[in-house]
Amino acid sequence: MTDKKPTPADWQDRADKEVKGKDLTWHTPEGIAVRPLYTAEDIADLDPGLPGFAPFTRGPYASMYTGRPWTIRQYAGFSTAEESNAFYRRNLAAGQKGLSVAFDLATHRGYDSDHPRVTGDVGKAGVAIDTVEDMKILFDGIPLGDMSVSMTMNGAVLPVLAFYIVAAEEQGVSQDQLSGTIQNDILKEFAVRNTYIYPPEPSMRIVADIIGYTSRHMPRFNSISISGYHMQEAGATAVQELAFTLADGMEYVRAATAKGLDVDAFAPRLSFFFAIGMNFFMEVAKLRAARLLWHRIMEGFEAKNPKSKMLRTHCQTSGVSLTEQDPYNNIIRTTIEAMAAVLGGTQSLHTNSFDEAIALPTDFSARIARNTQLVIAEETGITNVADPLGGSYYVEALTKELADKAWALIEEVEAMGGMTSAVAEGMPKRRIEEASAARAARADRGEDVIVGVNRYRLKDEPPIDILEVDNAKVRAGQIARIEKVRAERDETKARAALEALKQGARHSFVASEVEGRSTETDAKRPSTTADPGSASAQDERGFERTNLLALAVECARARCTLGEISAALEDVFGRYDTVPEPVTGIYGGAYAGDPRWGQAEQGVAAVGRRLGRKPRLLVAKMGQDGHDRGANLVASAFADLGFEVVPGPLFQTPEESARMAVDKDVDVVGASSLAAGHKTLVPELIGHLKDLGRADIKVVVGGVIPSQDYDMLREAGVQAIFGPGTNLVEAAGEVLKLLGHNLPP
Ligand code: SCD
Repeated sequence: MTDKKPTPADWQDRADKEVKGKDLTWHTPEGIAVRPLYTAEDIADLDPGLPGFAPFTRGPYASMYTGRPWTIRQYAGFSTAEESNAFYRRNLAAGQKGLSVAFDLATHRGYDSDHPRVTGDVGKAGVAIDTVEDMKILFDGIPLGDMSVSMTMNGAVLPVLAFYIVAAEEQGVSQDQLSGTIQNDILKEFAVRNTYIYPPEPSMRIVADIIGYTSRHMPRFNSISISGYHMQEAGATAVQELAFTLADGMEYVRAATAKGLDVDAFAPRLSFFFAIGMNFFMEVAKLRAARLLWHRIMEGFEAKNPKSKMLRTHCQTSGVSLTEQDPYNNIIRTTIEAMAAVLGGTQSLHTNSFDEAIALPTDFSARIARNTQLVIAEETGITNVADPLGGSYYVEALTKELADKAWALIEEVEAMGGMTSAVAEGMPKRRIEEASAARAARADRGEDVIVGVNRYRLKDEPPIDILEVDNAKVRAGQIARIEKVRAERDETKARAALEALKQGARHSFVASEVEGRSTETDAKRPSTTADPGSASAQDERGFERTNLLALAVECARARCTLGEISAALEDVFGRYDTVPEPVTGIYGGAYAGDPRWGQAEQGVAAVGRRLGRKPRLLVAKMGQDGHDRGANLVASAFADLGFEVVPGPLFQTPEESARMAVDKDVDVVGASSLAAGHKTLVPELIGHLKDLGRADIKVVVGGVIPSQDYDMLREAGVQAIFGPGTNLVEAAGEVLKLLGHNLPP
């Protein structure tokens, strides 16, 4: 007699006995209850379809990696165009397949390297680009007709893309031959990344003008990279990352169609970008759900071309999952994340270097990161089957659940009037910050294990070799080159081009909608062949006069600088500023009843009694570094503990931060630095505090600070330094110590 086939209920009985009735359900931060077993019953009603066919859940291409592996595309850039060019060429020779340019923060925010606000930022977190001449050097010896180049640029997107087009043109490559991607995703900048320049409305016009221009002149170029990456980095859950990113995509489709563009003329060149963190199956499911939902969304926009409904994405392994402590663990983390991206079906991938929680990658760490992808692509056999996880009970069920939850959040955003309205109301930012505070509390309480940080911590951490950029030297070199370009250009022509750009910017949005109209036929038509008297020639002239990218290209040809182009637009559009509003109650709420929290709260209260008021902390963000996750977390946690927190605006100069500290009579300034500006900015801050007669105000620093810099910062007067992975309650204990109160050990 054969045994009866066991059912899921039989399994449950047996498992219950094994674990003595313990509940094995895992409640994820997304609010998904993951059960310990998935079976055929879970996917009885699901049909994921086939790769290359609608709804593309299993991948955009039929053959997927069996036909062509994903593009190994490492995001890089530092110091000068010369140094970055040499780095790119070494990487391409060693197996990298596509380029992805990281610009410094001065460039992102539309400032030339000689601007006084950016002294600490030039050449630090990316390459400094001020003019076409820099762009030409950046791609020297790299044939732009053959190489697909991605550029992460959102704020100063017009000058940067214009410089790229003109650099290629002067290499002998016409714009219609260019393949690559411009990030051009401003909505997520307002929500999380903060490298915006202009207010939301003109910023959206810039996005739409770029989509209009590329669909007309650059058929191989992806006009946008709609990015969830930075949301996950800021603390978003997978559901939030998915929903807000796709909702951003819907808003861009609306902005472009509002300009008269036919959806199928531009939608095939919309691309996406997601982060891949350590929740392995969740990340696989997220990419599959993203494709499924984008297909649904584009059907809603009545797209006809299947390519318009096919989501293609770049992925990057998670930066926040990297730890400063025991940093070689980061190689393991990145490998696992890269596997999730590949099994989720990404088109292009960046793998982080293990030292990126501390500094810029060295050649050594960059090689390991790149080889991680080469090993997966060429040694594992994973590329021999399209969507090998397709049909997995768990993966299919999770894909469905994630898609349903994200859809509900998209509907919530739509009910608010779409992402522009939701962003204006601060909804995505607030939700992400709440998720971030909850996540930090889970790590600090040890509920989320981080090997080498909150468990299995090493006693001694030998420092690792890091790459240093001599910021002052880079800045001096850039300033010399800007001066040379200005001296050699035709000044009248440059001024006229900037004036025309301003005129175009003033042109009303509605008028440019009509004149900027384009169709797929237009995209293939060389602009010079139009009969000058014909309607299409008039249309063309209208386009050239009002499309901001067309006008920026003229500025680039006339050798206007990035700062000049950005300033011309700023004259018309204004510059956008926001003051952070930290969320409260979430971090503290997660610690309810924890004795460590109670002791810290009592410490704050004791200091308060002595001062006759709550202790005051200014959370300062100096320089052009818009990474505010850490600053927001500190603000939230310290406010929950009873500090009076003064959230400093983004992008302050050291002098402005010092003045604010004095005006608000704070006890401590906590400077948050994630973009390598600390060695210049923090000593300047301390100098200004002294000049203002308030050397007594304590200065502490947190963020991405290599241990090699600790001595220098302490000598400059910094009283405490908090690296990545710092437990915020412990950090509060140290700050209280500086204020004369010791917590019990
Ligand atoms: C691909 N192809 C195939 C195929 N696979 N053809 C046949 N069979 C297959 N199996 C074809 C495609 O159709 C395409 O041709 C060409 O090969 C290239 O494939 P692709 O899928 O388009 O890949 P790629 O060119 O690499 O483009 C991938 C994206 C693109 C679409 C996702 O947008 C991209 O590269 N994005 C990168 C973005 C990036 O680097 N971001 C960095 C962000 P056709 O083109 O002819 O159709 C960094 C950042 O923000 C960091 C954080 C921070 O700074 O804050």
